[in-house]
Amino acid sequence: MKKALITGVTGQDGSYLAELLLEKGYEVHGIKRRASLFNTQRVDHIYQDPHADNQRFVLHYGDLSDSSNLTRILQEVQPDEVYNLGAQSHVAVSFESPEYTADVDAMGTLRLLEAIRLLGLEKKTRFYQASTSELYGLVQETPQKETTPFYPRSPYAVAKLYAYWITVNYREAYGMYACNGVLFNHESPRRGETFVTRKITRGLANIAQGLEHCLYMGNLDALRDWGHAKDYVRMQWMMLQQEQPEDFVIATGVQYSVREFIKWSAAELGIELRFEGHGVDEVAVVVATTGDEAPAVKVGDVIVRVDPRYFRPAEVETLLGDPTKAKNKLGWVPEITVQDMCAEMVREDLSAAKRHALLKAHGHDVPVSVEN
Ligand code: NDP
Ligand code: GDR
Repeated sequence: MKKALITGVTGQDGSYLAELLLEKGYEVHGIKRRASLFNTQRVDHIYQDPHADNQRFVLHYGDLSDSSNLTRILQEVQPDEVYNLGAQSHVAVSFESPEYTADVDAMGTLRLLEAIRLLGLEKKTRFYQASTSELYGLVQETPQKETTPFYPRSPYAVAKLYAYWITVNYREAYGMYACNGVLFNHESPRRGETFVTRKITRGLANIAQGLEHCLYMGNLDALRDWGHAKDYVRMQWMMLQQEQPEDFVIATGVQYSVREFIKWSAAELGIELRFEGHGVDEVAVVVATTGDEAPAVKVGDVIVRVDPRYFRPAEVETLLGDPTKAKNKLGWVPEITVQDMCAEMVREDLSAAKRHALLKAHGHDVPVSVEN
């Protein structure tokens, strides 16, 4: 039975990857940070009682900032595959906490690689690094592919640039099977609530049910190449099953704006929007409603506004990936379209909003968290 170790197992990708590897018969170990709350919602459905026989999903307390802890876990698990998905992954937050982001995202990667090497696991353990389209930042070529020069535009992206190159370096210096997946944005109903797609689907679902009144957004013109996390974790696994380690761009090859994503999400709720005004004065007005999913919304309501606090000190305006290498070499093609993914995210957020509204109607006023 193969053993995998996933950092960031409690995150969006970690949870889907753990599911996939369990389905494939792996013993899956995940590193979870100690927090004052459980913080395991995304993996609770695959939790296995440590007292039961044949446990195949095991959580270890740990942190990418702690090399002795990483070394101990690696020594104990002796994994065939390590997936380094753990990170301070929010670009805007990285401007607020640049040093922490560098420690976890850059140095954390080095700590893991070095622990593998020091334990003499460099010929046994294959290593996947969660690299990112943010490396392209101020794009030098469109679409972006494996050979496109990098130009990172945030502390997050700069930290990930180090992680990218240290992964390449350990491959070249020590012959490790180590590779980078340069993944473009990928989303799902499990996406963190403060990333743009989930902020939109959750915010609009709450507005539809009368739990919030307005969604405050940053740069509506930003263009992204969005895919589904389920498709992308499949590719993470595929990358570690090749004869030779190589780096791959993973993307859909299609881009849309934040504004378009808002329109689709609203349409899923039976709300037709018109955008009016420009820059910080741009708003979205309801011009029609159909169906019964948005009882709290009326024609003429302004339900989206721009708030400059969500602008970034340096923005990545446009990203568009070219996944040709992944298609040709690995036979990978994304199966879920961005529109289907948007519909799935709205459905799930709507059903949560309905549960919330029902509780509210019965006098149980549970506050809705709107920190973005
Ligand atoms: P999430 O933010 O959903 O998950 C990040 C995970 O990292 C969480 O489990 C988090 O733990 C964990 N983590 C954070 N800090 C530490 C730390 N100090 N030590 C150990 N673990 C830590 O990210 P995604 O699942 O979306 O992304 C997975 C990886 O892929 C990340 O590295 C991200 O940067 C990268 N990436 C993501 C893309 C995307 O579009 N989703 C695209 C390209 C790259 P906790 O739950 O406790 O917060
Ligand atoms: P990104 O994702 O920065 O690309 O990083 P995010 O969803 O945060 O932003 C995408 C674009 O939308 C614009 N935007 C807003 N973003 C947020 N979060 N909130 C807003 O209100 C808002 N309004 C407009 C942003 O300015 C940006 O242009 C994600 C993360 O998962 C990284 O870890 C990963 O590496 C990259 O994707 C690929």
